[in-house]
Amino acid sequence: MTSAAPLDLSARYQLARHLAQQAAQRGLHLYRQREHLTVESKGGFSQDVVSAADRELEVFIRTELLAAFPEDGFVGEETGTARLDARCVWVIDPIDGTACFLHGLHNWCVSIGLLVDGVPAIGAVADPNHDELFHGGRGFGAWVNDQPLQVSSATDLRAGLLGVGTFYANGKQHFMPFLGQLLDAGGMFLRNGSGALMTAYVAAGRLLGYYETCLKSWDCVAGLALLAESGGRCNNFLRGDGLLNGNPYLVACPGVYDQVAAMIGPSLDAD
Ligand code: 2AM
Ligand code: CA
Repeated sequence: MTSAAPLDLSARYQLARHLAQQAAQRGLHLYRQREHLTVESKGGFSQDVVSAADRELEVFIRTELLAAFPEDGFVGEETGTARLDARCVWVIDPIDGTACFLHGLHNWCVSIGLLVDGVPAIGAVADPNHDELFHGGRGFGAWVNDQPLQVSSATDLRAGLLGVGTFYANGKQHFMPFLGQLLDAGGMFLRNGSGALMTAYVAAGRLLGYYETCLKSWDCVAGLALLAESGGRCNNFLRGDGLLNGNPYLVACPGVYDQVAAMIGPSLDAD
């Protein structure tokens, strides 16, 4: 259902930052006692896991968001969807980088994004292990804590690192040829296990770009809102059923985007 009332994006932006930080602190508490968490494997893969922490944090975030904005829609990794026909749809991952979280690696975060009329408009990505809150949105700029974000000005892949990621056999078909071309071009890759953080690092100019053979929307909508405000480019990730089922994903600084897209080939934006 849609409403003719003006949208209060400032209030939503403020709440997104606040909840991301609150959830991240709760997550940090759970992370420090992770050996006591109940863990389940999704789909039989030992690295694709969900814990009681993921579920607890998503219920917390969902409850708070929909209490403040009951007319808004919601997409979450763990609790599913609500009101997808709303103008404002929250897209959240309570813990992005769950495998890292459970193995004691510090590369995980809370990711809260907002789509307005189907376009990433607000993002808050909270990384409590490094005391970093990446946040921003349409008309608000993009920031890490109180520092502005700007993508890299590099025009050559040899100038820095490219984030990458893939998922088991399905991804291999596109991933291995891509890696070969990247290395041939003198580039180098990094995989930290969190799509939200790697997208934020592109927005911050720490990575030149980030390619994932198939990402889910809750891993990247918040980051895409930051990227748009920091001068980055992205592929048409939300095409088709990307919001619910994911798509190939590329974000990069303008100086290397076309070169990386050419290495990936037509699968990047294929239907
Ligand atoms: P997660 O930790 O929330 O599951 C890193 O390459 C990214 O892969 C992370 O954002 C991670 O999100 C995601 N990921 C894990 N399992 C996945 C799957 N089955 N399909 C797509 N992405 C996945
Ligand atoms: Ca997750």
